[in-house]
Amino acid sequence: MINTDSDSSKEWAAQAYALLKQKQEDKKAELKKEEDKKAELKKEEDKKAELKKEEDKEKDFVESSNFQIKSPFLKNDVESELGEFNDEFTWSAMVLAAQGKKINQISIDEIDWLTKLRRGLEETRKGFVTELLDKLGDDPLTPESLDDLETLLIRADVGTFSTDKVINSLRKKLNEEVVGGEEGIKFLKEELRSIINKPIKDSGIDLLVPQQGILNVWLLVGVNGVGKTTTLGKLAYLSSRSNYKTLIAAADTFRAAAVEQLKVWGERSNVDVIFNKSKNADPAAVVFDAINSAKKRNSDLLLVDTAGRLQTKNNLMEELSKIKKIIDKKVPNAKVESLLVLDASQGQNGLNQAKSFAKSANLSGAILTKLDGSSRGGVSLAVSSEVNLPIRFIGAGEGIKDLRPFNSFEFIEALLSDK
Ligand SMILES: Nc1nc2c(ncn2[C@@H]2O[C@H](COP(=O)(O)OP(=O)(O)OP(=O)(O)O)[C@@H](O)[C@H]2O)c(=O)[nH]1
Ligand SMILES: [Mg+2]
Repeated sequence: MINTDSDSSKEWAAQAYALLKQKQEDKKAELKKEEDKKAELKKEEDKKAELKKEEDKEKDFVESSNFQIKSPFLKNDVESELGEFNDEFTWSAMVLAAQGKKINQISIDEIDWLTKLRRGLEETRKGFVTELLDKLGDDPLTPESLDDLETLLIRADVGTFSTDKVINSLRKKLNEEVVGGEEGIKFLKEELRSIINKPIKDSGIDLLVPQQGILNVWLLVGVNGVGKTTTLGKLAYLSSRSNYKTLIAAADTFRAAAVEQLKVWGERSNVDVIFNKSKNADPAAVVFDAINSAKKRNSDLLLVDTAGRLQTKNNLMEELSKIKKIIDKKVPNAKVESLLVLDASQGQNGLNQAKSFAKSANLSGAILTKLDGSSRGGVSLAVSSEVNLPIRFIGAGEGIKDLRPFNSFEFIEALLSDK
């Protein structure tokens, strides 16, 4: 259990806060210096650019193929502002400490993310944990409290399979010994974590990152509106910020605005977008072009946005398999990930989507979005246990930083946090 009440926890968090504050001030001073320098350089570059523009006008610039590479737009990447030193900060710092992070290893972004995750899961928690904690209190667990827990888990969209598993293990434990309220919660956390970790362990990859030395292709698939394009934008940011050479393929050619939407994300994350100018272009052809580009540039990661809606669901699956065939043919040694994007607020509906995609789309992982403000965050457990998909990333907001690699410890702590 994370105990944010103890004096040593608070002291630890206070030290972490002071250190982050100092770091932020140093960074601001450094940035100011850099900005002054940049302003000088920019003046000179503007002059040069004016001259170059004149020259370019005279050239007849013809593209050699039907795709175009958007030139990158450099953006100053400033870390978030440090917020208040309050209970949220303390809780987030303690979750990091519980995973063995040292005070000088934590960042404001991590604290911000945990705060956001906990707030995001508040709705799920309200209908589940608050009631659970009220019911359990400090008294030992009883068979009746297990019945209550069963109802709460089902209501939080955890799914029948996971619920049965948790209840059965708790019942077994109860038959053997007296289980106090706090211990019950600790045991529950462990059980939930093991359910969510199982597909991750089975996959043999704890943390999904691009493999070195080969091209990694990550396809983002899922029904319309779940957040594929937004998630891809956030992933592009995360990846380029982590110094992976990243490229985006705009393979949703069905929705007219999709390319424009991606170009904005590409600019924000300083990643180029490969797209096809013609209307209703073949998505597999866009991927073909993008792979050529990725090879030429020696890219580490190609992120592929796909359509969420076509005339029929069969078309969608056919299109995905066509895209995969092209990848297999052109880069047989590529590491391909087919990541199903799921809107957590859709609860059981999302779970059904996952099941039907899993049957025909050969998925390798899931990304849960819109965990902010959803009361159905429990669906993550159902995705893990009923579709056996490792959750790779989670999104909790529309901002560029609102996506992080999935961490079961943080997720379960945020889900069952009692404050
Ligand atoms: N609150 C919240 N909104 C999100 C999140 N992720 C995406 N959205 C919003 O969900 C809406 C749909 O997102 P898109 O990324 O366009 O979804 P899509 O799956 O690409 O949609 P199609 O291309 O039409 O299939 C947008 O308004 C996003 O801003 C999230 O984590 N939290
Ligand atoms: Mg989209």
